[in-house]
Amino acid sequence: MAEYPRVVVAVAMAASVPPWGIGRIPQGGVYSDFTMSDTDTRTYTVHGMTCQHCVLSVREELSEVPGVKEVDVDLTSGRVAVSGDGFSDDDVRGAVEEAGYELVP
Ligand SMILES: [Cu+2]
Repeated sequence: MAEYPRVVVAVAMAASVPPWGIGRIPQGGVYSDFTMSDTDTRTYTVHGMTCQHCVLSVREELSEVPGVKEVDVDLTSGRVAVSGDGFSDDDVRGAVEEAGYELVP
């Protein structure tokens, strides 16, 4: 589920259809104007963050990645949610390493 953009999942849940069925919502319905957003949310796991400074450096580096609009870092789990448009996993990995941490494959 995490592999689908948040908005798609939200709409899919509201419509009680699986995300892959989104394109088959009948025309004329309340979702007929809904088009697949270009915004993509991907979740990564970062190894080595121990405090709020780590969170800040990771967030700072990631926000400079081309295409990234939003970065959400959870220190406890090491989970990093990156939202944006057309960013690449390689760039994300590079930014995390630039900050001094490691992306768990
Ligand atoms: Cu730290």
